[in-house]
Amino acid sequence: MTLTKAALLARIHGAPQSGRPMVMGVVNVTPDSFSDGGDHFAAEQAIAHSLQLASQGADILDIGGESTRPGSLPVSLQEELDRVIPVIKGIRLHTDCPISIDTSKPEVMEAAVSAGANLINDVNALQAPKALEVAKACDVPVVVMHMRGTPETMQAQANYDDVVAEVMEFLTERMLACEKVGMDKKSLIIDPGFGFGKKLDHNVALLARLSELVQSGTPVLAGLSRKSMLGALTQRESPKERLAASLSACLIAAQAGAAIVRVHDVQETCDALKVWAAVYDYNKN
Ligand code: 9MG
Repeated sequence: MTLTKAALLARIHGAPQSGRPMVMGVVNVTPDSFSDGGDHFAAEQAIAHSLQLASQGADILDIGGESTRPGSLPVSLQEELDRVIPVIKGIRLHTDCPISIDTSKPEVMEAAVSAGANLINDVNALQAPKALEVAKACDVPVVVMHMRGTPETMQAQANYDDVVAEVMEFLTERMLACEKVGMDKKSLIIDPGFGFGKKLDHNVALLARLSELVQSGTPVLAGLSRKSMLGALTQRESPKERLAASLSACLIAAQAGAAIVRVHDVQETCDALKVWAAVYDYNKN
């Protein structure tokens, strides 16, 4: 039996106090992520990868069919549906692990939730036409993330006076928009959107002051894994060389009270969080 919405939300809201953020494993169903040996083969590989992440301790599997990397181009609705729906259906045959759909398209949100997804992760914060209404009808928790522009254009708009205040202002406005269509505030998760239209100093400020977002009372998701800010801080060009930096950033986010961390390296993250949680528990008791 998959988790009910209420049970999933209880886990998300309780995560910081329980001594460990939930671990969301990244599953990119994009051509550069899995073999191009045919659509079916790519889906099979993505399903196998998802099951491996679940067995390594992922609490949520985040399935995405459109790259959100800086400079990436959008894909068509049909292409995105063809990539993610078979993967969600395939995962559901094997595990009850909560699934989140990483999309900004309302049609994909709807189809993914019908196929078994339990959560919507929208880097565009439900700003697409009809996205708010569709997300409300889907009746699942939603991650609203801060981004400037689109993945194609965002780095040109990375200018802020006080990045933390401006990100929080945007997220507050999006939460109000959600409430206006009748969504329960308790079903929302906020995300500062590390790397999305931000320069290195903006990303560092957001990580250093993440607890200010946590203090808003809405659960916070932190997605730092393998990001270019970590490459810049460590001079690691290849994302796969950024494991140590990703683990450090994850622990800083945990310490700040993040409810969910979105990561590629699930097993290593779970190990790092176990050490952090032991000390957290010791200090709590
Ligand atoms: C899809 N995606 C890529 N990076 C992300 C991040 O930092 N947060 C969320 N919510 N989604 C992301």
